[in-house]
Amino acid sequence: MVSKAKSLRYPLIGFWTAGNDIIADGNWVWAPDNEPMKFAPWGPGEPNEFGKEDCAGLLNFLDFYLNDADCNSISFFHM
Ligand SMILES: [Ca+2]
Ligand SMILES: [Ca+2]
Repeated sequence: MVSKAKSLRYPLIGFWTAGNDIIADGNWVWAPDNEPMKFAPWGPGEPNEFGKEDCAGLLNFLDFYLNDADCNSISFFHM
């Protein structure tokens, strides 16, 4: 709900990275080589697997730190 409130004040802008944990939740890797994400700058409390979040994006309301989000979210741009 916090992110919802913030997205009303500011347009939700996000960019997908190649990071994902599609293969195994919590096991974050970079596509396409599935190289482990060792130095991922996650936002506070992220990744939180809210519902089903398997793709790592950069969000404006997290000062462009990483957040895990629904891979099918249409409010994200592809880098
Ligand atoms: Ca996940
Ligand atoms: Ca998240």
